[in-house]
Amino acid sequence: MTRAYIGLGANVGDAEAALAGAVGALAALPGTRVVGVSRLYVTRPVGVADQPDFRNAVVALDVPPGPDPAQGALDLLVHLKALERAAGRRARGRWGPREIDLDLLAFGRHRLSLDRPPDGQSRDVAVKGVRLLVVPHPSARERLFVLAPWADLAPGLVPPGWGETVGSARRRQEHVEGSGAVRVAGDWDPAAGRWRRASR
Ligand code: A4P
Ligand code: MG
Repeated sequence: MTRAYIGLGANVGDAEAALAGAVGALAALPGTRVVGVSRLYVTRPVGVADQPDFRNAVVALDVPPGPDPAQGALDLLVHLKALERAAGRRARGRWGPREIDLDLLAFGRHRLSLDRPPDGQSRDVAVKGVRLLVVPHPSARERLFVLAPWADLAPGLVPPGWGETVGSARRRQEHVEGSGAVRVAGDWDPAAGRWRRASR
């Protein structure tokens, strides 16, 4: 099995329910086991500022390694995209509001950068020029909304190519964005399959 980390984000409709649904859907993928769910965070929008706050979390999964790392990671990406569609995600352009976003943050200790096949180029301007798959996710390291929940699960992990742990990247990024950029809103209740609200 290969340990994969998935970043979850949503800011349209009932974002908390969307994230909870995504955890359940990830658990139901063939041959896959959820081995950890971070706390739930309310986060300030990054990129396009004029949109509602996000809910973000990270899930640790053990997934089938595939015949080789590239194929194993691509198979997982295909599942993530199918889950986004099943959850009703509509195309609205990059960094904009979304019902659910599932990003592959890391796939074992592998570094991958895969181009789209020439006949698989998207005509969607939003993804034009975006590689088919890059792991570790290239912008994860500069985003507190990813690093904070990821550090809940794997503070000592050094993603390939980073030269630092997830926990130290999180502390660094907290200085950059300010501690108000993300706040804990709850934690995962595995028995109920939903988030428990953090008490204020
Ligand atoms: N792709 C390449 N590598 C990966 C990977 N490691 N994981 C390709 C997932 N996809 C990867 O993604 C566009 C294309 O990236 C895919 O077709 C895939 O082949 P997408 O999910 O369709 O589009 P996107 O989500 O708009 O792009 P991206 O780059 O994932 O956006 P971001 O960077 O995730 O930004 N603020 C807060 N507080 N919280 C958020 O969650 N999210 C965004 C979205 C902006 N601001 C946010 C948040
Ligand atoms: Mg995405």
